[in-house]
This record gives sequence, C-alpha cells and structure tokens, in this order.
Amino acid sequence: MTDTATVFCDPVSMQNKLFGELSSMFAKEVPMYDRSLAVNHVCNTTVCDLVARLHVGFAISPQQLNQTSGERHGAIRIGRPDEYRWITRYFAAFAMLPHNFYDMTNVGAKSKPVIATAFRSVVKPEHRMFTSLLVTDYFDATTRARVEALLATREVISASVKNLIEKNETQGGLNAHDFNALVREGVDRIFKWTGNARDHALYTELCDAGFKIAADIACFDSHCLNHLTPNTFCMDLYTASMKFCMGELQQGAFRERATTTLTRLCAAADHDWLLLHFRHLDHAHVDLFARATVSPSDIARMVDTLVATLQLPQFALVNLKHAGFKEFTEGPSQDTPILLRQDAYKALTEPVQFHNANANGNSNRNANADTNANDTKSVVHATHTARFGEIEERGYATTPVGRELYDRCLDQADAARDADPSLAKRDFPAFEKLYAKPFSPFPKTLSALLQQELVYGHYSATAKGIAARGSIHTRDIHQLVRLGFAQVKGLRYEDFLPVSAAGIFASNLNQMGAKSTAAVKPVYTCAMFEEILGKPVIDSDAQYRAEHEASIAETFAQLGLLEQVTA
Ligand code: OOG
Ligand code: NI
Repeated sequence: MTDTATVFCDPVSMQNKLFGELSSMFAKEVPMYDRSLAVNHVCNTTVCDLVARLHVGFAISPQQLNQTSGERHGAIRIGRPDEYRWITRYFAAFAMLPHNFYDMTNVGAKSKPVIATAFRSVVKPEHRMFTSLLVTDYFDATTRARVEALLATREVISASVKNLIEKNETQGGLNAHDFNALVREGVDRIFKWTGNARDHALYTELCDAGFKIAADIACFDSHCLNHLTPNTFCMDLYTASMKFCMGELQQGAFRERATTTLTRLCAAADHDWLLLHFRHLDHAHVDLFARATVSPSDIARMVDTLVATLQLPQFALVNLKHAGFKEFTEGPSQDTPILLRQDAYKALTEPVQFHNANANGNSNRNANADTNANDTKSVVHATHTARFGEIEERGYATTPVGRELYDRCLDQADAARDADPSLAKRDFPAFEKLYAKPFSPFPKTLSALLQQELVYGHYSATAKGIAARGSIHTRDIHQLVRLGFAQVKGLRYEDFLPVSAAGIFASNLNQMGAKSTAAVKPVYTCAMFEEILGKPVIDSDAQYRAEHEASIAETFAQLGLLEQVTA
C-alpha cells in the first residue's frame, strides 16, 4: 500500500532544500550576497576549466558544479535556552546534529558572552549552522535582568513549528507537506531578517559597553541568519575577483594575482587536491585521468576570459552599497592545505526600526538614531551592522598534534601581519611570503602531512594490493601506499575554528571582545551545554580519528595483514 501521506521525506534532501531556500531568501534581501554567489560561480568554473586541461578526463556537470558551489554554512544567534533546545530539535529533523562545543567566552581578547555548537550531518555534511547561545550570567545583575526580561517577551518559535517538530519526533519523520511547512517556518520566520528591533535604550547601552553581540541577540525579533557562506575551489581567485569587481583592485593588479593563483594551482591540483575538492570523484576516477601540462599562454588566455566576464555589467559590484572587502584571508597560508581558509566582504550597515515604549529613552546618545521626540511610543529609525558575506575553502582535518602546531603557527603569522598592517596593500607578494613563513613547519603535501601524523586520512586497499595478498611484508601504512597496495584520501575538515569564529564575530560587529561583568565570571562546560540541548554533543575529532583508524584496520584486513599478526 502506498499512501503518500505517510511517506516520509529524506531529511538530507530536505536539508538541501532548506539551505537552497535560505540562500534564495538571503539573495533577495542582500544584493551583494547574490552577486558574490555569481562571482564564486565564475571562479569555480574557471578552476574547473583549468583542472580539465591539467587532468584529461576530468569533467563536472553543471549540476555537480552547482551542488558544490551550493554547499553552505550559516550562523544564527539565540537568546534563550528554551529557544536553543527547540532549534536543536528543529535541526534534528534535517539530520543535523550538534558537533563540538565552542566556548566563545574563553578566547582571549575576542571573548564574547556566547557558547555555541555547529549543527551538521554526521557523514559527508554539505551544510552547517554555527549556532550561538547568549549566556546572560556573563553580565552584572542589572544588565542580566534587563536582557532576560526583553528576551522573555519574544516568541520566535511559533506553536505551529513546535507541533511539526513534535510530530516529526513521534512519527519518526515528516511527509512532504509537513516538511515543506517546516522549511517555510525557518525561511519566512525563524531565520528571516526583519529589521524590527525593540528597546533602543538597552541596545545603545549594550553596544557602548562593548556587548554589541548581546544587543544583536536580545533586541531583535528573530534568529536572523547573519551570513551564509558558500564553498570556493580557490580562495585566492575568488578574493581577487571580488576586489576587482568591487573596485578595490585595478585590472593590472588583478591580472597579476589571477595569473599567480592559476599558475600555483597547476602545481597544487594533484590527485589528492582533486579528491579533497570534488565530492563526485573517487580514486577510480582520478586514476584514469591523464596528466597534461598547461602553458603560460593557456593561463594568459584564461585570465583574459575571466577579466572579460567580470567586466560584464552584472559584476559591477562597485555600484552596490557595501563596506568593502576584508584585507586578509583568515586561516593557514595559501600553500598549507589544512582546516579552512575564510574571507568576507564586510558587514553592511542596514536600516532597523526600534518599536517600543522605551524608544525615546537614550536615543540621542546614538548618532545614528532619528527619533520622533513627540511620541514616547514612536519608532526609532537607526542602523545595525551585522550581515556580511563570507566565503570558505576547506582543507584536511588535523589531528590534535596538527591542530596544536596550527595554533602556534597562526599566532606567529598573526603577529607578523599585525607588525606591518599595510604590507598587504603595499606589496601583496611580500605579504604572502611574510604570512607563509610561520607555516613552514607544515609540509604541503597530503602524504607528508599524513606521515607526520598532522592530518587524518581514509585508507583502502587497491586491486594491486588485494592481488598481492600473502606476499606483502610490511604493515607500515605509508609504505603500503607507496608500494601501491593501499590508497588514501585526506579527510576534509567539516567544522569551525573558535579562534577564527571569534575573529568573525569581532570583524562583523566591528568590536573586540569584552570581559564578563558578573561578580564572578562563570565557567561554561560542555556538560552544561548538553543539558540545554537535551542531546549529547558529538566530538568531531573523535569521529575523524575513528574513521582514520577503522579505515586502516579495514585495509589491513583486505590485504590479509591481520591474519599475519595473529598467525
Ligand atoms: C558566528 C561566526 C562563526 C565561522 O565561520 O566561524 C562562523 C557569528 O558571527 O554568529 O560562522
Ligand atoms: Ni561563518
């Protein structure tokens, strides 16, 4: 019997639908975002053209390209623990589970009164939502009471969405009609920007005290999406292209950067790089590709085409209202393929309206506010700067040793950059060299990164290895790969980095962190956070490690090496 009303939708397909619709919503509201997606598409297409020349046999369909360019992460900020638990249950319907506990109250000068996790699929995630919770006990008692009182009076999660979430949990799924309604609630209400806010006096006080983040969370009437980050195949090509379209790079300088980047890509785009960047490929595909060379004149022609495309009227981002592009890419140097590199156009200053009885409170303290002084219930027209346009390129997941090395290298690289902040503008190649030097302890190839146990991989036996069963005399996994008996794919990093998230908070709020004003600064633990979620938080490092180790055990089994040990 097929009763369509009882056929449940696939949660991952619905996840794709949710993120697709969030992206359309965001694109309608923020023209810069819409255009940045178009620039990313042009850049990803250029990278694919280059890769197809380098690897004869490589192909990507428009659909596959759209899917990869459509991978996204977003960020939302929640005010109350009960709201947070509903959001956890909302994402669970889409098979998105909490991964990692990010304590943003404890990241040095950029500390903020939020704790967070990222909701994503456990296996091959394409979408993620970095979800923060405001911790009100970070504040002195008076501020805390005011923030909590304001938050207590808002209702973001409607009764109908609660019903749908409960129905999903009791039935073990939702049919298309219900699932579509769940998506619509997210897109039209929970994550939608409205520009409506409340309590301008509190807003101003929180901002002045260095707590813009709290103002951003407490005074607005939805958990609006503050960014939605697409995936790029080549960060440096994208950032140069955006700066060219935004009028921040002249054509000559853009040509130089694009040429350097595409030339570097010719060297970097080996099989490991292909497997890292293209989900539709596996060893069986890349092994069939024939390597070819791309000449400087081929690259020059590609750059000509890119320049001509980006000069089309639809890419004249210089004509849109914006606050410029960030000066530096966050993350490892361009030649170190680990974790993630992120960049962004800066947060836009957007109009907001404060509706409430306190509207006249202290409004004249904010130069941006324009109040009708005759009416204490009037609307305050002000501005808010929160939504920005991030982009990311993902690298290999590091082991704890790799992560520790990364943190040390990053500290040095940041210090070098901060010592000469205008170098990137004056002399970009010199800046790249300066920033790359502290990362020199990292090898640049997957095999060396694996050999030094800095990143995780997924190993499998090759046909040649299986044929050689019984005559293989080593159990060194790296040696097995070198001999062609095993093959490996680097595991891609699917999570966030607290330090770079803190930098993102700081740059899009245009404010560093602020210390706790509570009598005693509270300590937040993952266990406390799990109480709020009502679910365990998955430790992604343990997952990467488990996959790495299980794949080695499976490879040994396939190669008959387990029997050898026990024999
Ligand atoms: C969260 C920023 C974190 C990232 O990419 O690290 C983030 C926020 O601004 O709410 O999205
Ligand atoms: Ni982000």
